[in-house]
Amino acid sequence: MAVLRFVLGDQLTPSLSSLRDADPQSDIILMCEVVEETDYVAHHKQKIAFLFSAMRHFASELEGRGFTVRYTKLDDDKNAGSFRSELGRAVDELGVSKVVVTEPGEFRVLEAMRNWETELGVDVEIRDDDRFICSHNEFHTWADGRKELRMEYFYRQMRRKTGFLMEGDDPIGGQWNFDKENRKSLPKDIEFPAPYNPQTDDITKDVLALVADRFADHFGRLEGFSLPVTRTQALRGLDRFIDERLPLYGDFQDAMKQGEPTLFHALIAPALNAGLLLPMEICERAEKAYHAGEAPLNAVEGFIRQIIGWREYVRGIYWLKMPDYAQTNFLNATRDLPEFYWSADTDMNCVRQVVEETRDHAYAHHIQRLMVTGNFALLYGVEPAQINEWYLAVYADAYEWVQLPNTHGMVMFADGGLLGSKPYAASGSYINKMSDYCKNCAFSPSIKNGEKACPFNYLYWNFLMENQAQLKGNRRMAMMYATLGKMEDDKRSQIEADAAAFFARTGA
Ligand code: DLZ
Ligand code: SF4
Repeated sequence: MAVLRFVLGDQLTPSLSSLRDADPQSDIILMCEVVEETDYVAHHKQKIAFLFSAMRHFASELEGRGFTVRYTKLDDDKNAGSFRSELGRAVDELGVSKVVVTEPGEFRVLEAMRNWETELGVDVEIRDDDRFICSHNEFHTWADGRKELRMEYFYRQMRRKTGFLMEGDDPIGGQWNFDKENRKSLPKDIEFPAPYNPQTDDITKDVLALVADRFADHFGRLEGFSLPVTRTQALRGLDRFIDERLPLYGDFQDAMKQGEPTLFHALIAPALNAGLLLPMEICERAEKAYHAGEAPLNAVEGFIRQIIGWREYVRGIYWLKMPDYAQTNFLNATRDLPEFYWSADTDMNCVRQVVEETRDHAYAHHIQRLMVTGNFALLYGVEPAQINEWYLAVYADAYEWVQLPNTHGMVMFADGGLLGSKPYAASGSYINKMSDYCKNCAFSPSIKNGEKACPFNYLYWNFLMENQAQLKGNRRMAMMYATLGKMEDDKRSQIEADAAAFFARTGA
């Protein structure tokens, strides 16, 4: 009897553990587009289009290799609507001896998956996802007994393990991390190389029509869809990045510019997180560019750190700490997510730009996510569950294993400092230094109070006041609290009044 190999939407990798020993003669591969996955959060239209198109292309590639693929499209009459019910239908109709699947990227799916064997009355083998560099066991061993789980130490272990940018036991250049060189602001006349823009073929056109029809009420625009949907396209996009943008990726990593959503960023996360690219091959190409003298060390080290350091680290934290992790709310933040996270209808130019770019591309780069929409949500005191859902829904690269630690931990400090040693709170002057947003804004970053003041300014101090009990003991916040301590009473009252008026205006 056939073995049924169930491949999920973010498992589009031919060497996937569940496919590795598949026999094209006897086995059947199952893939399905299901409403349970499109709607458990209301994903951005482009995210759904990207995944469906990438899934359909992957299925046809497997067929090209001689496999039989049972593929359920969203609008198929018999589509039962969930992973479990589609699997059940396939098991009943095909009479398979066993199901093989690779562990999912989200805890809720793993929980459901563990019940499939009993619920469906068939053997279900769940295999490790070894597309990651660090296994669950290795991360557990690393974390075991440590007081602080800092990324920097984990990263060094991954550098030693992979050998990237190493000279024997030492890091090339004598330092593990060159981030100090990676905070430059953009010169006025700098040009940005255009990223690779793949052609839209018939498969993608079909999917775009389906998504426009079925998900009209979801956030985001479909016009201009240009995400790579095959491995070949993803590799072309990667090569273009390595050749043209990697050399300046480091220097301008933290910069933001109005009307320039890409700058020198890689744009590989949707393809990487769906399995079209693998982490090791990406880093190998970047390292080769360094050794060929085509990209400097600060850029290549910073880039490789994102992949073998941060990405592996957040995955480790997610599986180490779930499900309790998602329930924490260290700062007791309870305000509702303002409506302008969906409409972009706000006078704060930085927020408007980032939300509009997110709506148009299902993408924003790291520093926009952390220091504009993230920083604002932190200062405003948005309830973590609401901002978590927003990030999970709106970005084409977002799955909970990567989104949750980044938002809940890094952005919102809701885990009380497991990921970061202090909250990434900043006033308007940081955004003004790293972007050109402020000069087109109704507010001024140099005004601290009143109608014209940048809301980030008074919300910053208001945040420190509201969270004094939780944060005052944090050594890295000592300077801020010392400044707050010296503040005159009438200044404090003015901050509180400005913040209260702002909360009232924005529906908090
Ligand atoms: C995100 C997503 C969406 C929108 N739709 C599907 C789908 O229809 N079929 C599918 O197999 N996967 C989809 N995904 C990705 C899954 O949500 C993802 O595999 C799980 O969250 C586990 O990471
Ligand atoms: Fe954003 Fe404040 Fe600058 Fe306006 S002034 S763009 S709100 S940081």
